[in-house]
Amino acid sequence: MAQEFFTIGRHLSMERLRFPEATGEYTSLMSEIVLTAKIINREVNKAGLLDDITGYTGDINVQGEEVRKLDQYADDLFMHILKYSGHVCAMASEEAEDLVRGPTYVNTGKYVVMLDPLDGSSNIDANVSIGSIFAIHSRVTPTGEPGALEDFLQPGRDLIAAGYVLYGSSTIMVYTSGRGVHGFTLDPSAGTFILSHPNIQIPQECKIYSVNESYTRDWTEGVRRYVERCKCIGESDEHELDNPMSSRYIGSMVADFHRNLLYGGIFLYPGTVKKPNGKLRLLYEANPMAFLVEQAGGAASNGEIDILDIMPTELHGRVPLFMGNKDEVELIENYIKKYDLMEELIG
Ligand code: AHM
Ligand code: MG
Repeated sequence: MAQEFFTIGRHLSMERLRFPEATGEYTSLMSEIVLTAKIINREVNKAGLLDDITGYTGDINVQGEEVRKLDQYADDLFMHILKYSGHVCAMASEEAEDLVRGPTYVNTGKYVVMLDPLDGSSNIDANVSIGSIFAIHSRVTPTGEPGALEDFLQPGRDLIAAGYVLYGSSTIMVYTSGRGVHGFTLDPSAGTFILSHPNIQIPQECKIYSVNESYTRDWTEGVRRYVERCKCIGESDEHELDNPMSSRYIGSMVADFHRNLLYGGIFLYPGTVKKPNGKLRLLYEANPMAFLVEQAGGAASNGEIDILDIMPTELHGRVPLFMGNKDEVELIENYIKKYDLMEELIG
């Protein structure tokens, strides 16, 4: 019974009590993110009913991708709400070329926020699950000033919070502030997120692999051999499985990640020979998910090092991404080392 009424607001307030010196700014910022998620959820649920929600805006974003109307809506809403919160000094979004600051009277807050306002948006018009992803750093530039690029160029390990909202069969918000991973399901009638998944830990057994297999011919040998092992085909080695893992790929990272987090699995978006850094972005997609999965007992890697140890050099940099069960992430690193990096060294 108690858990039914354990709202995200209460959870955030209790977290705050752990830090007597806290000013409440972080709690307020998180509350603004929760509010934004609820409004986006309302709009996502109307997709198909109103013409001005589905389809494209006609613009191309900084990633070179066509912008969907809901992408634009979610981005504008996050920017608008957070900009005037007074708690951020700047924001960066997958949709915007440069960092975004509010007017001078509200752009000196303690935090910077990185956003993928609507991930997996190519799925919107087909009613497939999509998500919003956020990550928060404390600023490193002096307080009282507007935020700067260097506030964003910090390793993921220094994040103070990250999370996502999955607009799925129900809407769930999953976040960590470095003390466990907690999931809150939206109760639409109460209009609030209720704690439904406290202290999520990824199961020990890795049952699922998630990758877009249409790119197989462009994979490096290490990735190809690892995926063959997941399917129990190809050359056998000491890591051979008794039974194949299940293959599940929605093409919406938040949904693929969430399922693997609950059921046990590994998600792969490798680099290819043509695109060595893959598709997913370090600041908006890889870092927040890596922070979450590590807190849940898993791991995330670019194939060589932990995602969270990468020092970003630009806002929109991409990175190969392997995340999920720790043993499996270590194993794919070994395959990459053995078949790709050694090959490169030997020439
Ligand atoms: P987006 O941020 O433009 O929506 O792109 C990211 C999405 C991820 O959700 C998903 O994992 C990936 O793109 C799917 O890409 P692909 O179609 O190449 O498999
Ligand atoms: Mg995305």
